[in-house]
Amino acid sequence: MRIAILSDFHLGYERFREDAFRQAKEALEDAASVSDAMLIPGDIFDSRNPKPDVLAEAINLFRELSERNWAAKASIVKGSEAYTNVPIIAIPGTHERRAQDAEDPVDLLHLAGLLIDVSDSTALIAKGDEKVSVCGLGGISEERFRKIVAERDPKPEPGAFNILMFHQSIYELLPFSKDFITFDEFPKGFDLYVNGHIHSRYEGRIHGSTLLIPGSTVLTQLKDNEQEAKGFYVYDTKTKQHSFNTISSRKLVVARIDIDGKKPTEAAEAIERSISGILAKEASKPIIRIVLEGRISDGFKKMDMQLHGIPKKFRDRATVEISDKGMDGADIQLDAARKSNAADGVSVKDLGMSVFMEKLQQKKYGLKTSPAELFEAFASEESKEKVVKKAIEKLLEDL
Ligand SMILES: [Mn+2]
Repeated sequence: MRIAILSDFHLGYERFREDAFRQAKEALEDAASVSDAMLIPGDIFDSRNPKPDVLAEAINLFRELSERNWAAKASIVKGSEAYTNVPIIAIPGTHERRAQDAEDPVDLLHLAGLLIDVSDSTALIAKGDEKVSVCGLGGISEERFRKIVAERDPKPEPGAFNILMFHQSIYELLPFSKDFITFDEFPKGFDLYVNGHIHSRYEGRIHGSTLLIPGSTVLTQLKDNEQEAKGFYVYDTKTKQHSFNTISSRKLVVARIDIDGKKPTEAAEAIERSISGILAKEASKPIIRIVLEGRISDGFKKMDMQLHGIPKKFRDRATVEISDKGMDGADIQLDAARKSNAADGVSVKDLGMSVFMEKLQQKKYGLKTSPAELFEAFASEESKEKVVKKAIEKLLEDL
């Protein structure tokens, strides 16, 4: 069976809204035409509360896919009920995550019969006498992941090719928190491991089997490692080979400019020259990220640089972003912002959770309600009054 693996569409992502939709559509359509089944390991949406027009985009995309003639048929063998047999199997990611038992937007697509959400279930895809089992672990915060894995104890299905699908940070790839699971700790016995969350693609091994992370279909963080082409994997369960198919995503070019000792006007000229140089080589409208390094000439301040005019000047030909965070003597940055910069792929929520837990630890917090549960209660999108009431109730349970 040919399995397409595509992830992190971030539909509704404000900065590149059109790119997110167009590139997800291209990836899904291309993938559907070359595969028997599709796996989506999270972050279909950019938000746990997508606006109706974003939901409509997603519904249109998945309805068109459902109407295709799929030779393989899917069902759920363990866990919840499926409302379609179309072999499009997904889990929610970090961006869609809500409190346990609350419906997230991927659940809505599942309930509408447009895909099968395997957050806490196992789907079986059958084509002729070939069987592929997909066990999902979805919408789980990093801090709870080990516990949930231990509780659910995922096991391969006999007689099938077994895939484990999740949406997590992995310590070897993002060594920023001890909460992140390591390769060794993943459940054993699966033939293929599929992860989302990390926005640049990665191929590796877990317990001797292939691990595939397709990366996002849209640019998000504009980091150096996002300059590669976007796309999706196709894995053949018979040959155990995979290939990466690229989509026509918008190109990112990152340019570093040394402005050391330059006057603001000279720095601006250097930036514009660099942008013009990039545009001379690019056919379509690229995203250009200019990273300024060094210290401007004595007697000038960062604000003298007047950088906001430059993106405007080029806006018909490129999306230009200028970062001055690497400049010496730059304004004070928030510690958290710096941390999140380093921890590529770590969501603000996970970052918030780790700060919260650190603080509780310093205060020698020792109640039974886990800090993570408390954080989830506070992070809920219900009214403030309800949130505080719930958090207090949780704390009182311990006393
Ligand atoms: Mn993502």
